Amino acid sequence: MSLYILDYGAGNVQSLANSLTRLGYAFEWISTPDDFHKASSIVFPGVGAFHTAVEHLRARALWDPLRQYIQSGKPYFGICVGLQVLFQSSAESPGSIGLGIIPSPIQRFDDTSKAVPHMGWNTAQLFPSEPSSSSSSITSPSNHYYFVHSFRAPYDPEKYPEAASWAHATTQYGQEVFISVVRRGNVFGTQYHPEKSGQAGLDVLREWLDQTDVQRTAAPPTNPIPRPPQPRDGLTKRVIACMDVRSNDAGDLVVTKGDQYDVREKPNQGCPSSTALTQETAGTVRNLGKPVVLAERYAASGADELALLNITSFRRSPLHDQPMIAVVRAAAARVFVPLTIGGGITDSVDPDGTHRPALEVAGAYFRAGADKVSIGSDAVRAVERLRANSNVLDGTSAIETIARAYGNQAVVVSIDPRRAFVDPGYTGPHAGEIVRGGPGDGEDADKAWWYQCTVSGGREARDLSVVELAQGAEKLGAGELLVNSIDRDGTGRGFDHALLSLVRRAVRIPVVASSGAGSAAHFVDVFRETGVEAALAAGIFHREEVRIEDVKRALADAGISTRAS
Ligand code: 1PR
Repeated sequence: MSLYILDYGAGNVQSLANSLTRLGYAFEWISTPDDFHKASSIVFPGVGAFHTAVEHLRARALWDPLRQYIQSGKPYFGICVGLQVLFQSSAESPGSIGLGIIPSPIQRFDDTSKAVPHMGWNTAQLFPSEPSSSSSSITSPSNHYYFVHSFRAPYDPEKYPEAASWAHATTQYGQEVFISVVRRGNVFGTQYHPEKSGQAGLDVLREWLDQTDVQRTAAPPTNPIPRPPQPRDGLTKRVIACMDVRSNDAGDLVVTKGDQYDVREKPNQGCPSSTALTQETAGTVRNLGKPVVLAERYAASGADELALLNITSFRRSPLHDQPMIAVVRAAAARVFVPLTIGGGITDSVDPDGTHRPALEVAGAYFRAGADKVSIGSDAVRAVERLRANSNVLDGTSAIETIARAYGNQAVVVSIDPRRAFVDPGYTGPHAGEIVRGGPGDGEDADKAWWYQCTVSGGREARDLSVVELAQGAEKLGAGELLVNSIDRDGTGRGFDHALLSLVRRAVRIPVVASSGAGSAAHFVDVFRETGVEAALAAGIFHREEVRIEDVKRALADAGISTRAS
């Protein structure tokens, strides 16, 4: 088999390449129209925006050869946008026309009662196969797969009967049922990302690749039957392990962890690492392990996603100052769950005068294997500019440029808020967002505060509230918010529910809770109390006080939907 990957130059195709390498398959990249003639099987891992995919393929003269290849009857496997381009059109970009092989439009999810993008691990329900079919099912109804998209192919046998006959499996998000796997003739496609779906996803890729040519080119149509939505969808709550990475005093990149963002060992406190604290270690950067080793450990123990945040203050752009790209590349080759990379994603100028747009830094991370980039300080400045500009977008911020090229789902905004205490009679500009302490707030129980945003790892406070930042970031095009809390970071006192509920109510994109987890029960509490889509911890996992398996078990025992690994 001569297996080719179609890469149109945007998005994380490296993860698919890593998966195929892990499975032992050799492959080539399609770079010219001629390559389509050499290919006997093609995988197209489209990521990001529909129009970007279509425009890039057209600009490289690959669009018509792709259509001809599929019409020739040779095996094709499209992933995410690689599935969506098979349809007629997409509401994401009304001007862009799809291949039209499957006659229905791609539509946006309704976000009135759920967060959009649909981001996380969900199930796929298969259709019964024809008794005469020689094809086995590719995708298992008992597994979870990783989805990340705002647009979907409707499953509607009444309105789009022909398109419904292409459905191999459907998935439910909220009360919407959509086509999550297509399969007919030589065409196979998944809305989910098998290359990011852990072992379940690797099994899907292997199953398709191991099929005989007859099995991969002669799948019969489905008999479309009605699939009314069930009371509950299958999307699970995500558990994320976060690694704060920075160079230690010896210049090595290590995983560190602060208490309220201070990552240096204190002379009179217990040392969380195995080394006893001495006068020599006091004041040094805490070293809790190597990023790639920990990433592998967390993926193996069931983390639904991983985040690597480079918390170094960069002298130059991250492309030069740190070997972070190498860390991302090594992690992506070993773990097959989504990776978010953050730190230093902003426009910068190197000392030699070289201008480094944030888009260039993000692009380097995506090519190394990142699935999402996380923007902190630059998002605060962008929202301040947006507000000064009467909420009119100018298209220049890092959030906008990266979302345009790679899709909103690829842009996370990381928020570093701190409680700003006010007098009981406060009537200032943030009066509408005042939170009053309660019995669970310890020494803050009798106080009142608003949540103030900071930049540079909490070192500089800005006159911007967390609600203003969250809503501004959503307007600029962020696909997810990572909500830290400087007050709770490293304390083990539990997540800040008041903060998270405030943000969850303010936006329609997914929200990740961060900072303060001290036990598995804290994850149960935050999902029950705040409605966030995901929760993240660092210290308890690094110090092995709580394992990810313990968190998953506690969630399952509490009846909270979670991915078994
Ligand atoms: O501003 O775009 O360069 O991004 C910098 C990124 O680095 C931001 O996402 C910011 O949150 C993060 N960061 C900067 N300085 C620190 C620090 O600790 N000195 N870490 C820092 C933020 C918070 C979380 C932590 C959770 C969970 N750390 O990453 O993992 O609080 O911890 P816990 O479970 O132990 O409580 P830019």
